[in-house]
Formats: sequence, C-alpha cells, structure tokens
Amino acid sequence: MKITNARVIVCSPGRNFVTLKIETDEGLTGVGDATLNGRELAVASYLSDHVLPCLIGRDAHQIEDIWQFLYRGAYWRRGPVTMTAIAAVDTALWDIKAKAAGLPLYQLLGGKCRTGVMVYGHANGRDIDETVDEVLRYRDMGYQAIRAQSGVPGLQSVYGVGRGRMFYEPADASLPSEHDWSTEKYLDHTPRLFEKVRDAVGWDVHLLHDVHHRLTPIEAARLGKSLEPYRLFWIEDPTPAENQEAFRLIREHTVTPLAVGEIFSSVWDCKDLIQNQLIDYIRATVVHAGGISHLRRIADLAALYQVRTGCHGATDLSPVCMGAALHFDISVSNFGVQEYMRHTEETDAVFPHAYSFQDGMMVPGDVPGHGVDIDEDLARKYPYSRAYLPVNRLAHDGTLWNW
Ligand code: KDG
Ligand code: MG
Repeated sequence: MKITNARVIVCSPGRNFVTLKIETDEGLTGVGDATLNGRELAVASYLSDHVLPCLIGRDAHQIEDIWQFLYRGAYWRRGPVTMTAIAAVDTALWDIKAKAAGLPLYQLLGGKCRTGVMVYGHANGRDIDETVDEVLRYRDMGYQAIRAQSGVPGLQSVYGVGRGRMFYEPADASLPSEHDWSTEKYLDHTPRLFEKVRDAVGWDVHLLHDVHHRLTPIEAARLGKSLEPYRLFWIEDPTPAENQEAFRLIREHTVTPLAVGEIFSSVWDCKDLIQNQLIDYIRATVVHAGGISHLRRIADLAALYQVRTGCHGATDLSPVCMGAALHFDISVSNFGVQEYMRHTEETDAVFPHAYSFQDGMMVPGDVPGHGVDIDEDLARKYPYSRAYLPVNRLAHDGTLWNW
C-alpha cells in the first residue's frame, strides 16, 4: 500500500492544532496530531518542507522502517519539533494499518488489558473554597481521579488555574502574558488546599496536583512531605527535569509519588529517571514522544521498574492525540491514569471521534483505526491565530521563572 499524498492542516477551532493527513493508493487515509503548543508552525514546516516529500511512494505498512528513516535519517535526532513531526507520521500510519486490518488500533497493540481508561479531570478555583466546590463537581460527574489547582492569595493569576469551567486554555494571548510567582506563598497555601479538599471529598477519589516545574529540589521535597497526610496520587513536574539528579533529593525526603515527562520527547529523556526509580509515573504522550511506536518503547522500559504511564492530555493535544492515547492506554499493561481536559465544542466538531467518557472512564471506541478524523471543510473556517503560553516572573523582583 503506497503513500500517494500527505498534507498538513493548521486550524484554530478554539485553539491552534496541526494535523497530518496521509493518503494511500488503496483509498485508506490516516491522521496524526502534530501540535506543539506555541510553536505550531515550526512543526508544520518541518513536516511540509522536510518530511512529506520523503514519504510519497513509501509502503504505508512499514511503520517501523519509516520511523527509523525519519529519526536516524535526519541526522539531527530528538527534540520536540522533530519528535512531534515523527509522532504525527507514526500515528497516521498506525491509523491506516488498523483500518486496513478492519480493527480498532488497540487490537494491533495486543488487545485490551482493561475495560476502560481511568482519566483525571481538572478542578480549578480562584481560591480554596472554589477549588473544593469544583472537586466535588468532578466527583459528582463520576471522576475517580481529580487534579486540584487553586489560586494563591497575593498572586494575581496562577498558571494552571483556569478561567473556563471544563477546560482552561493557557495559550491565551498573541504575545506571552506575564504572571507573577511566589514560592513562599505557594508552599504555605497548597497543604491547606489539600487538607480542605480531602475533608470535603473523602478518601475514595484520587487527588493529583501539578507544580509546573516551579520549585527547587529542596522546596519540592518539602511540598511532597507536607502533602503526605492527604495521600496524593502524584505531584507532577515538581522541578524542571533537565537536572534529573534533583529527583533523587526529592525522593530522599518524601513518599508522595512523582510524575514527570509531559515535555519529554524520547526514551532518552526518561531513561535515567526510570532506571534509577526516581519517578512513579511517566507523562510522555503520543504526540510529543514519537508516536505510538516510541511511546510503547518508553512504557516497556518503565514496566521493568514498576513505573506506570500517565499520558499528558491537555487541550493543546488534539482529539487525534487523545484517541490514539486511549488505544495505547487500554492496551498497555503498566497503565496508571490518563489526563483528560475536555476540548471546546468547536474543536470536537472539527475532529469527529469515536472515543467517549462515562463515569470517570474513557474508551477509545471500536471503529477501525484510532477512531478520530478531521473535517477539513470545517477546519478551514478556523484559520491559525498566533497564541502563546504565559511566562512567569518572581513577584518580588521580576526574575523570569520556571513554569
Ligand atoms: O502546552 C502546555 C500545556 O499542555 C501544559 O502546561 C498543561 O501542564 C499541563 C498539564 O499537565 O496538562
Ligand atoms: Mg503538567
């Protein structure tokens, strides 16, 4: 089955998405997500200018060979732009292969390991009371795992705390907006948040929290320790992960589980953290970590060390990524949890999908392929519009900080 055509579709139904569509001489098509938040056009160009010309005429069934060709053959290996582009090709080819087999993708990945995929939703509030209300609302919607983020008294806005009710859209300005940050205020506030949340919701729901890389190792250790009484499922991205030794220090002080990896693009970013058992959940996902093929390698390495998966699933990962991730999640033995931030109605309309949510669990659906398509006519009505994530500065002196 030969690849006859491939194109990149950039659209903005509520936010920017980059989608790759591959066509074959047998009439089967496949789609892959290629969205890299805030750097969308770099991946679109990488694909259109450098990858697509190399795909035409290749056998669409040779997924592994094409993956290796794009990875090794580029000479410039890894990095988020390259790996997102490779992921898009890989996802589209798995979609085609599964359609050719007449099977949902999870069947090609070994079949179901579980009846459904536990997802966590985002409960955000401007203060503790609002966050508690949101956690209860998510619990009432059936969620078994809930991420709780709250505004911090004395700080104007805190990244990760949404304005919308079912989703937040962090890339909200055509030039980066600037937020302020105070580690001291945050560290005082967060244990109080979880004390109140646990009091209200009880112990039958998993609670998660995202630190967005904001702390130093010893501060992260203190946070993990102070949250131990509330038995979190994980704290995520406690420190920037460039310095992976930091996690050893955090581990020495706390048994709160650690999740890292939403910005990782390959197994090489995860390897030491996993092999040294410095993390409990690996957050790499389909679109930013080389597609289904590479994510399976990461998961297999993680399985050796009892590290479980917790794929990133914010709104900037398109429904195509979500669909593919759900096939991965349902078929991988060391699955932990899947993030699920709902997309807007406009996004859902542009990307018709077979996956569904019920009672805190999601299923990928049983249509052949990964079950997500793009309505190109509708997509054309939403042209690209430049949007950036905010940056973060220390409140007391304006130093640019991590997020
Ligand atoms: O593009 C960045 C967002 O996807 C990310 O900041 C959201 O941290 C995030 C999360 O855990 O979903
Ligand atoms: Mg995160």
